[in-house]
Amino acid sequence: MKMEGAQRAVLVLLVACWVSSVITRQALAAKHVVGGSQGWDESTNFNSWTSAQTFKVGDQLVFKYPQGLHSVVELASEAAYKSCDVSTSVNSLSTGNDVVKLDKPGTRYFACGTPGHCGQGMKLKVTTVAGNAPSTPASSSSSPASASAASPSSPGLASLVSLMVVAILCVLSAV
Ligand SMILES: [Cu+2]
Repeated sequence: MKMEGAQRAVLVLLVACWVSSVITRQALAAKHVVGGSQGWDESTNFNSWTSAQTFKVGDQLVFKYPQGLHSVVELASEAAYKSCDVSTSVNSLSTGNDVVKLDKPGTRYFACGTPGHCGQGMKLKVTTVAGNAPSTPASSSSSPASASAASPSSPGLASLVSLMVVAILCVLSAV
């Protein structure tokens, strides 16, 4: 029938748009697991890890470690970073899976708050550069939810209309 053809076309458009937006989002906003597979640990060489990364505005740092063993303290200055002065902390995290959003260009400093660990090398200096992030500060978590909610299970005029609306919104947001 005519309706089914149109529905299929919209569905194909929607899937293509969704895939491209996922790829675009991944290209624009990366998640950096600090220390790679070794994670946030005394044995990790964070200088060599950061030198292999490019941190862009919109990216996220993810600190992974056994909760209670380490923590993440953001330091206020390079001097505090160099001297491991964790008393100057501007932010403190301790869940073991801590996410820090790099929301603007500049250099930020992190250290472990467990006594002695910063001196053993558990500190991180991250310089964020301006990326080509989209001007709309839409949270990255809301978009996938709306995309997955549009998965067609019951065909019909209502689902066709909602698919078209989502497809149009998707195309508009991608421009
Ligand atoms: Cu530690």
